[in-house]
Amino acid sequence: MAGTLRLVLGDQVTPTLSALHGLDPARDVVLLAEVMGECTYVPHHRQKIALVFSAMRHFAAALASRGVRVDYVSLDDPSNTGSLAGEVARAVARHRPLRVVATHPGEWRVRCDLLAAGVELLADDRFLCDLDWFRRWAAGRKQLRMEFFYREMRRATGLLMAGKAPAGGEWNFDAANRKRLPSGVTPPSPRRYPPDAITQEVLALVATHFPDGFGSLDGFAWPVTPEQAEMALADFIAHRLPSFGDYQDAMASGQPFLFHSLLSTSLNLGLLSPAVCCAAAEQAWREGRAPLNAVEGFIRQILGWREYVRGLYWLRMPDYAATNALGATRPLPAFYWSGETPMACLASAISQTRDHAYAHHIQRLMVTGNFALLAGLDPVAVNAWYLAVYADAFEWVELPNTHGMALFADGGVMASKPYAASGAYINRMSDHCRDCAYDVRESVGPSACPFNALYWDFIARHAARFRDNPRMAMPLRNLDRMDPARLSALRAQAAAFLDSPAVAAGSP
Ligand code: FAD
Ligand code: DLZ
Ligand code: SF4
Repeated sequence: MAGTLRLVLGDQVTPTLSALHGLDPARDVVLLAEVMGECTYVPHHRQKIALVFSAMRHFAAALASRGVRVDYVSLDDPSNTGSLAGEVARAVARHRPLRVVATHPGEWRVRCDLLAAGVELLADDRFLCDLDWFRRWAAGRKQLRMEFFYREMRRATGLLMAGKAPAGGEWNFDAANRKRLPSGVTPPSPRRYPPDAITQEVLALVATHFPDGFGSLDGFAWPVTPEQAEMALADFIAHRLPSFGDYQDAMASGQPFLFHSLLSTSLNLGLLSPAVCCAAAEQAWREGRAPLNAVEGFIRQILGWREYVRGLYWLRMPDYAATNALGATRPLPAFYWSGETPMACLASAISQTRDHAYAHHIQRLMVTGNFALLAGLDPVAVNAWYLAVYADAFEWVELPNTHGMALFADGGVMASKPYAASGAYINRMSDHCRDCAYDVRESVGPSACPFNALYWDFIARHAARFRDNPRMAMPLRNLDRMDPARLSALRAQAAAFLDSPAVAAGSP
């Protein structure tokens, strides 16, 4: 008979995890289970499955080397039930523990499954903001806004503070962070981690079980241990952080990573702590190795956005996922899976997603997200897509970003206005339009950029809803001034495009 059975989930590979607090190596057992149900609830990118399994196997090996009793169930174990609850039940029968504990999972669905299986859930303390603190902060506020939350977090942690004031006199340097990548600038390649023996075994397992799964397994190079994640952080701080701010919103053909950190997988799996990332960036600024606009921009993503979306997810679930404020119902076009579209910006974002299980924020928000918003794609299908295709996607972080920020499906809980943009925005921030089959300067006609007509169709379709939103005043003023014949032509163009084979529905 064991003391405590301690379940560790695939995104909980953290040595200091709450589920491991007070572990007694003589009596306790740690359970990790690779299960088919978690691989198939959305059609995950194959690199994501491999990443989770490899990190789990490395973690299990590290625990075992410290003398911990680890019960590891692999995907091809013939007795594997295929579900986390099933594996908990089997492990209970094997070890007859006094109690079963786990750290609170990052998805509502898994939380329900584990509670139903009798697992005691412990708070996840791997974040900078405690969920009770977030609830208290949110209570009584008419509107929740990340910027105010972020300022509180800066004060609470002391990060980038000069006494009671923000370092540099401003809380937010976003206005300085909107540069296009100048031609001839090649960002330094991020350090990557070729598969070791454990990862190679996992890649073979995934290739066997998911031969037709979405995404390429070639070029898998994600950090899978805390040591590799720390090296990835050091590499980012030394080589890309200094330009992170300037080119944070830029997009460039053939440059999937630009000056981004690629740290989201390590953070979300728990290989790296958000506090360590923020401290390393602040230190780089204090030692003159990176400018303030870059460091503040990076810290805001982690201390601000990342903590804010988590707070919002747990505050609003489960109702949050069921909202559809803009009444969007169109099925997901096949090109979201194949990448086959003459729209160069979308083709680029989706093909690199297939290759790397990665796209940076502006591609997710202003290319695939913007198209989904303007075209009125069904939020359930879009959320499932984002949850499937990115290696860093876990619902607590994916859902508010997609449902709230990109799709405005929550009616403005997450964002103060929809992030809707025409082709002009994509042209300003990228070089994609140069090589596109469509002409970004045209809005009507066979070669017109589809984003232009879709944008005006979206504004006109939802004009009544947006009238009382001051942040939408400008596009609505432009709509009101538009020649009615021009608006009709734009709306007819949008309708014809949405009915064309170019946006026919499809699955992976
Ligand atoms: P960097 O640009 O280097 O940013 C540094 C870190 O800040 C990231 O590693 C990440 O941990 C954090 N961060 C940045 N922006 C956000 C944000 N909006 N919300 C939360 N954390 C943020 N991020 C995920 O981790 N998982 C997701 O499933 C996810 N889905 C998204 C879906 C949509 C529609 C959008 C618009 C954004 C989504 N994001 C998601 C946020 C962001 O796009 C990714 O965190 C980022 O692209 C990861 O790449 P990076 O590590 O190079 O980030
Ligand atoms: C994403 C994922 C995958 C692909 N596989 C597993 C698995 O086999 N076992 C596991 O414990 N977790 C897996 N995960 C992560 C879960 O789907 C889910 O996102 C987390 O448990 C939420 O905390
Ligand atoms: Fe995208 Fe339009 Fe530019 Fe083509 S022209 S790359 S569709 S924004």
